[in-house]
Amino acid sequence: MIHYRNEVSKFIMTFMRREYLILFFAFAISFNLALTAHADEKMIPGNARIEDKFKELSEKGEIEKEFHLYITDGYQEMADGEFIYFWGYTHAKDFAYVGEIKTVEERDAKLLPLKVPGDEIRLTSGKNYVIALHNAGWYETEEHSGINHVAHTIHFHGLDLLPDVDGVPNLPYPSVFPGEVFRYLLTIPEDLEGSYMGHCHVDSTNHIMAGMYFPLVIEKKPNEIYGYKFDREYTLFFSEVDSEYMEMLREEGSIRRGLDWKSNYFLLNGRIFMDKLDNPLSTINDPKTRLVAYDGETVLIRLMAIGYDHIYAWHPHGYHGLVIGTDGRKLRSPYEKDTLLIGSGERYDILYKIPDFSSKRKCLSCNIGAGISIAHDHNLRAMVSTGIYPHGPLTIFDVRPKE
Ligand SMILES: [Cu+2]
Repeated sequence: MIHYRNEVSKFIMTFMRREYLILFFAFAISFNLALTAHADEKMIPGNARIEDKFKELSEKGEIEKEFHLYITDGYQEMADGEFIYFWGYTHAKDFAYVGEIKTVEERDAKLLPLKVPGDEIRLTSGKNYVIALHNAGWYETEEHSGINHVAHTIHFHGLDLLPDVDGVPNLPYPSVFPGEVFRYLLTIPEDLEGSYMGHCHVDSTNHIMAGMYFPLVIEKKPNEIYGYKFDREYTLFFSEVDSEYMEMLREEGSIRRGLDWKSNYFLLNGRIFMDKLDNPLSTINDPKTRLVAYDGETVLIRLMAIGYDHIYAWHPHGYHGLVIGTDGRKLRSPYEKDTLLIGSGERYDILYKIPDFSSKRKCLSCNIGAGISIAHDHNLRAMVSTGIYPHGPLTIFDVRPKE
């Protein structure tokens, strides 16, 4: 085991670019892997040297997990009853390989419904992973638009990648058309952790704003980040969309109208808040977005944002948070904030300490967090999706007594 680790370390050093370099390896399907086969799909071959190393790791059983992401288009219902056309990343249960997807019927039978943002991918420091990108096809577009015949990639934002696997098209590998697959091997350095994201890097303004993004988390140990312990965590992903531009993209496919984008929905984990409190599609009825916590706990919030031109201003009413990290790095000097600006591509890791017995107190505005308190984007343009307040990125801290 020690000998093997030394070999891996040498290999990592060979490819290292700065101290935090992540290694991403693309590889061809010609290997007789213990992993899933892709007989029907056209594999886009990657760097041969990297493929050889992958084969070795695979034979040693050193691949921790293989994630299969499928890209497609579809409609997502908002809490106000509108259906918005999106592009995005989806997957089958447990990110399993379910073969090539050739029809909309196959897609709907085998894959989870399209969600924006895509579901989180969570990796552990020091392990090897594969992420396979499959193009499952575009099905909602007008055929004459041509937009269903474009290709896509994954750019792993914040991971300081080799160009071979950085997701920028043709630098040097092509992006993924329908019926094709490109696979990446990720060797996560043991000293890397934090909050990142993945997004497409083809025609980035159109593709990212269309919904092609998802959170990516790297952890050394569960319930710990940068040496701080926490009891529970939430990822809050801000984004925005112009539903009318998206319809134009679907019908006409014009990619030269990028300056026409005018967001009319501002989202938190893909949802808006509705003042009808039992609306099942509202932010506060999503277990990933409603911030439930118990007396005495420490809660980690991973803030992330994708935007066209909106800068989000995260503002919980009941708490100052301790900002301990940003963009995948520990802050040497953590600082307290109750209003934190976050722009497109940024991530912040913030700890919230829920005081003991807070839920027995009655004050909602004295920084003790009793009961329910709201948290929202304080850049108020976003609080009026389609012009209506308070249909924006708003959620609640729901603090409960310990049982
Ligand atoms: Cu794309």
